[in-house]
Amino acid sequence: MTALIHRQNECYTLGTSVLRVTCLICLLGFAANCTTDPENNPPVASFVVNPEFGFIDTEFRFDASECSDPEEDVRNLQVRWDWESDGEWDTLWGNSKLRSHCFEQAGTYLVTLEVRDSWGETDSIDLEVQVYWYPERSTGL
Ligand SMILES: [Ca+2]
Ligand SMILES: [Ca+2]
Repeated sequence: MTALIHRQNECYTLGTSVLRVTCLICLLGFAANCTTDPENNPPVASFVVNPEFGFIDTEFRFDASECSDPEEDVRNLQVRWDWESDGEWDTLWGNSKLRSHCFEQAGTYLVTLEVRDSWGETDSIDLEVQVYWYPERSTGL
């Protein structure tokens, strides 16, 4: 007997039968994805940021083009971003893998990317971004 533990959008598979399980995540809008295809494997999240550190008005460019999935082309994968890993997603799901973002406060930010395949399977990854205030300028009195 094979039992896959329910993670985020997944449902249980027991042997060859799929159990539709009512769970909070499914109730929150993933019900359409609440089936398990035994042929499906989760995607793999990956992204790069350029630059890796900058200032408060630096436009950081995030590129999730390296996300992958054993069954699907990266173009079919959807991604969303949480710019400070506070658990609140800051973008909607979208197919575009390129995003720009500026940070208004200096600090160290942990940016989270989540990727989702057509079956609703997900993966996520974090990267740190350093944001500095501009160096003190001489007031030239
Ligand atoms: Ca897949
Ligand atoms: Ca957020």
